Amino acid sequence: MASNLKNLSSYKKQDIPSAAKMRFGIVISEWNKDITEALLNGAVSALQEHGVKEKDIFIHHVPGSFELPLGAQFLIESVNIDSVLCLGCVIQGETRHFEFICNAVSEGIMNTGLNYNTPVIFGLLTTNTLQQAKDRSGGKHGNKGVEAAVTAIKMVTLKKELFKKKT
Ligand code: DLZ
Repeated sequence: MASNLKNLSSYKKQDIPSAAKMRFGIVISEWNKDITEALLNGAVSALQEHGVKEKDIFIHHVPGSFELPLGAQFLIESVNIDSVLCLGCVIQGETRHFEFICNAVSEGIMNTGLNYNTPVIFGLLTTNTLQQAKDRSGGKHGNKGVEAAVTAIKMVTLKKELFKKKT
């Protein structure tokens, strides 16, 4: 697969617009904490690198990835933010739990974004092994938290551009 060959987080920094006036929520799952904290570090660093102020980043933990969509919804309803990043890590086990959680979370995240007209970003690692998760949370395949941050900035920029034109 292509991901065997590349760092999935490489992007041209100069192509990303300034996010200096944007405000972000981050919901992060406590399951697989070492991995999700590494995703959080990647996301926060990337947001700050593109101009987001520390006071404009609102970080909240939820027990597991299944709770990410509702956590995102709580944040949108209670804090004035432009976008929410959902960060989690689900590792394949011996039962079908993995499928149920991954399907529910991806659908929940998409629905929350559509329902609130707000970019809700899928920063969820869904891997077969712990090593694959390590490789994608600051390892040889980059950091999905960074990807989530860049995606959020791009989507907020798109929304601001389009809605500015609406008179
Ligand atoms: C129960 C569970 C399992 C087995 N595995 C994971 C996982 O790999 N990653 C994760 O984020 N959460 C896991 N959970 C917890 C569920 O997401 C959820 O918190 C519980 O089922 C309670 O709703």
